[in-house]
Amino acid sequence: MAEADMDGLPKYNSSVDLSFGVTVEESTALPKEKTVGPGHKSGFVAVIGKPNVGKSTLINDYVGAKIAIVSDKPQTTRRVIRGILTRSDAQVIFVDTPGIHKPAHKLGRVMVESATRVLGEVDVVVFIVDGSRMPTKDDLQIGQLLNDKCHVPVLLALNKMDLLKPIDIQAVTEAFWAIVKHEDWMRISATRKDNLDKLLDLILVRLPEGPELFPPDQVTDQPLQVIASELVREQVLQETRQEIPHSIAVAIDEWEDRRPDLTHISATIYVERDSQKAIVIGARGAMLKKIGQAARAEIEDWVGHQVYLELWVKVWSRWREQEESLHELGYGPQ
Ligand SMILES: Nc1nc2c(ncn2[C@@H]2O[C@H](COP(=O)(O)OP(=O)(O)OP(=O)(O)O)[C@@H](O)[C@H]2O)c(=O)[nH]1
Ligand SMILES: [Mg+2]
Repeated sequence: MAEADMDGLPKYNSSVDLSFGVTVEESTALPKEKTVGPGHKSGFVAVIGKPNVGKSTLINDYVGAKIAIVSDKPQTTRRVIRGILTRSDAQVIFVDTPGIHKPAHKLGRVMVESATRVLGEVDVVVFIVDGSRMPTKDDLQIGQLLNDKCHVPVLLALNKMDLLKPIDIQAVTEAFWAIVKHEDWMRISATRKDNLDKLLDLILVRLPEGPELFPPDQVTDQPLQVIASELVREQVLQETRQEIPHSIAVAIDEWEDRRPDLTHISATIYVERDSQKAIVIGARGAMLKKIGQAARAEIEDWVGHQVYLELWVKVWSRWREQEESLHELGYGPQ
């Protein structure tokens, strides 16, 4: 049995196939109910909104770990991810979702469907918007979706307040109030961590009483291998522009604990065209080296020891359009 797991994260048998046919459900330890004192609360909180508004940043803040990658490119989050905050009085399971948008390919459709499905599986919804500017058509459509389909309390979080000009405060706030039926609202800044405690209080009063659903030291339901592949993808997002960030997928091909203090990981970065492959590799491999070094350091933080990371770049034409490739890359319906 591999010992390269974080506290609370599922242990992986290094002899199993790690090529992303493994689903989150199959590879995650089943939630264990734990008895806690009277008045203890627990429940699921979906964070919903259009791409790039700060959903993942907010959840990472609450959980205190980078369980979801973040970038300045829209559509960074592609799967539903759970991030767990455990306190003595409550366990809040935040559900990060792909940004809801008008999809241009099959991957986008799967992403939007998975985000929408979450609405029926949670106790509270946080509708997060970029509150530094007026609502866009996409915000209006998500507001409408929530008004029509959501049967649990909705909290409106006006994020990026650090960017809001004082002169715009009233107009922006009222414009967002009008687009969604909400029980309460809060202006926040996820990057500056402003008002996050106040938003959490609004969430906690709406959660049902219940026991801990996950072990208290578990911060996410994702297997370590998925986190590692995402950390590689995050570095590619950071280093590339235009269409490339959207054309990238990362698969872990091998994960071997060669010593108790050394894990060997081999991963493939898939792109859709030869020209993209050349950019990701860079002149004499310089770009790939940079991506690898940065990702390795982040993965080492998660596994708690030395990692040897081997990266390959391969072309997989139109992988975003085909059911088989989406499934193989772990983007099948959730
Ligand atoms: N100025 C400012 N930037 C923020 C704030 N919150 C998030 N951001 C930035 O907004 C960008 C998008 O953040 P993410 O957390 O990846 O957004 P997301 O909603 O998860 O995006 P998708 O996964 O693409 O749907 C990143 O560059 C963040 O640093 C904030 O409060 N203020
Ligand atoms: Mg995200």
